[in-house]
Amino acid sequence: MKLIIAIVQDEDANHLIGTLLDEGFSATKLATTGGFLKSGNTTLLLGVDDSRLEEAMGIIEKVCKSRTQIAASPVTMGGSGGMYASFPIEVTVGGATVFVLTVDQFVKY
Ligand code: 2BA
Repeated sequence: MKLIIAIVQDEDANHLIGTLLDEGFSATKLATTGGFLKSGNTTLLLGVDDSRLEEAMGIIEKVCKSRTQIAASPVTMGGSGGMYASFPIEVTVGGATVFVLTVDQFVKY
């Protein structure tokens, strides 16, 4: 068995969960925050049999779209008189950041 940890954009989360459940997968949804943009994203936990790993990965790849976002740069520019200002930058986010871990044991009590 594998544990898929998929970090996706909030805009894709409900469509992705719906598609996964329709196909017989189980999922847990966590509300998370990206460290760089400091804006909300969604992390899904999926326990899947090895035989269905590629299928689950294919659904994630198909549903999750990459998008550009404007963010305030964490780097500040020094100004006169000790004034500092961040500046907007464009970043491409997603489709999905996915980790796949091998599960030693899976138990439901
Ligand atoms: P955030 O950390 O908010 O990052 C959002 C997007 O900002 C990233 O998209 C990337 O395009 C950009 N970005 C991140 N760090 C950057 C930096 N130091 N300089 C310039 N641009 C930077 P994605 O790569 O698609 O990542 C989307 C979200 O996935 C991330 O949100 C974070 O929550 C998670 N993530 C990505 N890589 C990760 C990793 N290695 N470990 C844990 N979480 C990760």
